Amino acid sequence: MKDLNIGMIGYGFMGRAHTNAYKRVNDFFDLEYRPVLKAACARNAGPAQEFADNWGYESIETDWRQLLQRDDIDAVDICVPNNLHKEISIAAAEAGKMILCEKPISMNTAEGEEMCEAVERAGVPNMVWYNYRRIPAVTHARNIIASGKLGRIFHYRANFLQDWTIAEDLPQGGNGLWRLDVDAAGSGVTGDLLAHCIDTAIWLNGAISNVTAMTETFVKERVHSDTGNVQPVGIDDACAFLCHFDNGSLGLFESTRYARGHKALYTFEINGENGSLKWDLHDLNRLEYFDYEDDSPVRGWRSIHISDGDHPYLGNWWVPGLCLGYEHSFVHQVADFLLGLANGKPAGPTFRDALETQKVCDAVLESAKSKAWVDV
Ligand code: SOE
Repeated sequence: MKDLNIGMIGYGFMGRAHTNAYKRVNDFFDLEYRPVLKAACARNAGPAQEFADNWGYESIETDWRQLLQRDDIDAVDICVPNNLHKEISIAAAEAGKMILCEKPISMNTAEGEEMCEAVERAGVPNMVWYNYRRIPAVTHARNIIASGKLGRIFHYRANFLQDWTIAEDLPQGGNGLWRLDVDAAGSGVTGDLLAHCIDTAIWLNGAISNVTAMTETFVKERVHSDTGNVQPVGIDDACAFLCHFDNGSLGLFESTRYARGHKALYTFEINGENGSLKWDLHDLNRLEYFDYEDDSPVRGWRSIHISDGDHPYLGNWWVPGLCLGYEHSFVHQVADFLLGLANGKPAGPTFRDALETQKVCDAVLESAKSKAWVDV
C-alpha cells in the first residue's frame, strides 16, 4: 500500500469531517493508497497543536507556505475561509501538491478559472468537497436517472434551509462566523448552501443554461468580530432562483438561514415523464421513488431504505438494513479520490467540475442585482 501524506490547512468543522474520513477510509475500503495524517496547519500554534493531538497529526505548521515547502507532504486539504482558496491552491499546484479543496471552489468564477488553470498546468490531482453526491441515496438517485427510468425530465427543485443567523446580535467575521463576512465568504447562502444544491443538480440533471434570482439581506448591519465595529452586512441571507437546464427542464431553488426550525434541511426532487425521485437530508438513508410503470393497483410513492449490500457504497459497511450518516459521505469521497489516483480516472467534482457550479452562483448573484435573466 502506498502512503499519501496529508497536510491539513484549517481545523474547524470541515477539518474534522475530512480528517475523520482519512482515518476511516482504509478500514472499510480496499485501496492502493493510505492517507497519513502528516501535518496540521493553522495560524496559531496552540489550536494547531490541540487539533493535531486530538486527531493524530504527526506535526504542525503555522504557515501554509512552509507546509507547501515540505517534501513529506503529498496532498493538501484546504479547509479555510473561501477568500484563501485561490492563493493556497495556486501555490500548492506550483509546489506539485495534490489538492482537496473545501467548497465552494472560490469567491467567484474568475478566481476559480485561475485555480483550474493552475492545477491543470501542474497536472496535480484535484477535487472539491461537494460531499452530498456521495450519500448512498443520492448516488443511487443518480444511477436511476442515468438508467433513463425517469424518461424525459420536466422539473428539478431543491431547498437548503437553516435558521442559525436570525439573531441580530450575532457578529460577522472571525472563527466560526466568517460565513457572514462577505470579504471572507464571497457570498452568503448562495456560495455556502445553494452551491451544494447546484452541484447535485448539475450532477443529476446536467448543465444549467440561465437563471433569474432574488436575494435578501434581512439583517443589514452586524458587529464585526475582528474590528468590534458595526459594519454593513454584504452577504445574501436568503436566495431563490428559477432556471432552465440544457435538457429543457425547469429548475426551482431556494436557500435561507432564516427558516426558523430548520437546521440543515437539504431536499431535492426531480420529476420525469415516467417517474419521480425525492430525497431529504434529515432522512438521508431513504430515497422516495414513484414509478409510473408500476401496475395501477399498487402504483404510488415507494420509500426505499438505501441500506442493502448492492446499494452504492453499502457493501463496504455493515450488514444490510443498518444505517449510515453524514460523515460517511466524506469517507466515500476520499475512497473515490484514492481510487482515482490508482486507476487514473479522476474522481469528481474536480476543480473544473466545481467551476460550473461557481458560474451558476455568479449568474444567480448577478441576476439578483440586475433583476434580469442571466445566461450561465
Ligand atoms: C453551513 O452551516 C454549513 O456548514 C455549510 O458550510 C456546509 O457546506 C453544509 O454542508 C452544512 O452547512
